[in-house]
Amino acid sequence: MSPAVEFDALIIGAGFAGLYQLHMLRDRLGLKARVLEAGSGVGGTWYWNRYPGARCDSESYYYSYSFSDSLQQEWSWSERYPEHGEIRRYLDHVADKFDLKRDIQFGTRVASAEYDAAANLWHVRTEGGEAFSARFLITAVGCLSAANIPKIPGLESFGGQWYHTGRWPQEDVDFTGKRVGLIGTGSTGIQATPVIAEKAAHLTVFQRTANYSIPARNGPVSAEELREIKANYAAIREKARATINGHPFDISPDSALDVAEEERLARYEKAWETGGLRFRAAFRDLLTDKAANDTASDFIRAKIRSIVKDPKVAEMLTPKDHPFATKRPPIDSHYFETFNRDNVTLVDIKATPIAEITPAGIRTSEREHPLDIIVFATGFDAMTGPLLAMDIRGRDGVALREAWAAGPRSYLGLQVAGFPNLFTITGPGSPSVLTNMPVAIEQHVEWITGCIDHMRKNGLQRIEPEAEAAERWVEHVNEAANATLLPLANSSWYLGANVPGKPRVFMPYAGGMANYARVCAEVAAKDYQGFVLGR
Ligand code: NA7
Repeated sequence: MSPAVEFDALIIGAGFAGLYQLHMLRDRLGLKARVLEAGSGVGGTWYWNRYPGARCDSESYYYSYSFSDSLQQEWSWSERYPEHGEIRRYLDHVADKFDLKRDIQFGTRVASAEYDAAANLWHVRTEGGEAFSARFLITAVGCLSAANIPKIPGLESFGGQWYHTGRWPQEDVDFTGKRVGLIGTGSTGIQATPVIAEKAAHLTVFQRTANYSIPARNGPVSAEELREIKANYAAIREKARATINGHPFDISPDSALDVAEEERLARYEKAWETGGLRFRAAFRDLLTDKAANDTASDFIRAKIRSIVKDPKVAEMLTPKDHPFATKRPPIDSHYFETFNRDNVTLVDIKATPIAEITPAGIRTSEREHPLDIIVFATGFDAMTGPLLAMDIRGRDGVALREAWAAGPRSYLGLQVAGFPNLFTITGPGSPSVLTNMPVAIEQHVEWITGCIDHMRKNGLQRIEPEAEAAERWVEHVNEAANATLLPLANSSWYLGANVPGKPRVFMPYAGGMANYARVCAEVAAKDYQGFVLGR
């Protein structure tokens, strides 16, 4: 084993979070910092998610960094919802513009990190056997990066190819003339289905839970729109930061129940035409009042029935198990229309469960479906998955896996008691996945940078949360979730319910991005209230 290379800060991951954190620590604070990244390029989520149809569901002009005006003025997005390749090109441009790559070590997956209390250092080891040490360890590993591949018997016997969407190969997969089976109808499956259906000889979609989806209404961004956006960026960013979920648009102040039915339907029609996540902004109480939500859920159900021609298929595609938007709501380009194609079949695997994968395909309780390619669009071990994939050990060798055996416990989603100088960007307990990510990421990175700056200016070497402060925050995260309808989707990944055996804890903070940022700022202003800082 080579001797450890020492840094002020080690950052794990070179996506939106890791790139900005490196820039801030190295270029603003002058620290010796290094990013360790498993992939061979920058991008994080967008490095791995290259499946057909992979797009962002926030709009391009605000799914981007706000910290550099010259960056936002020089970059021009081509589409309303950028495709994965365009987002990678953007992040690559950012990495080049700020000369970040010289401090990123690619092809390096972190295996373990152990806190050494005597030296007050984190010792990090990679899967390749390299060793690093640093005062601060910052995880920028994303919330949706540990692939959830269901343990279906017989997968190893499959004679064709199979892929998980979140670990898509770098080279294109050719579906031309192939019999393709796709499992999963979350955002990913809903994006991939129409694109695969256009190429495949036949596509069979295996659906466990029917989902709501809103048309994205994707299209090119015109030169005039771009000019307008660039001229107004300061106001757009300010608005994004002031809203509940980091999107710079207004949510109607009206309740869905306060308007007459005709008016309500007219507003939903308009929102459906506008498309995307703006649909949720039609009324203020869609996520807080079940009766209000029912009106939106019923509207979407009626749309599905009007689009899908075969009434049996339409019925299978009509969501019944959860209210609209209590699972992360997908947006799509011609998803429901795709089931009108002759080469697409829907299989309800709640009615006829998958029994096994055979050398020739997928066998349900009803019959075998012969396949050449299987696509798992089965989601992720969200939020905690990528953190617990590493063996992280804090004070006295306590493993994060043990500390979180009953579910994640974090203060502000940023730090864990017993793990000094470890910061978790967009960790469980932060609003992250309920927001437009770059807004959450910039806020986290800037808070962490401010905290480290404060420590250096005051000769402080250690920071960790008080256990009671973390407990109170976990309670508050639960209260915030319970004030919404989100916990009603009892099989969602917000709750960890999609991964067998995972503790059911509502992980993201549902109290709103602006509110969360205010709390973090107050904590810092009150001398990092709830944290213990030491020399
Ligand atoms: P999601 O939203 O977790 O969706 C995964 C889908 O896969 C969902 O339909 C699941 O059904 C299904 N699934 C999961 N496990 C299985 C098994 N074992 N058998 C059959 N079907 C299964 O992941 P996505 O990748 O679509 O989206 C993740 C986020 O990325 C998304 O929210 C956006 O933020 C971007 P279920 O509903 O659990 O019955």
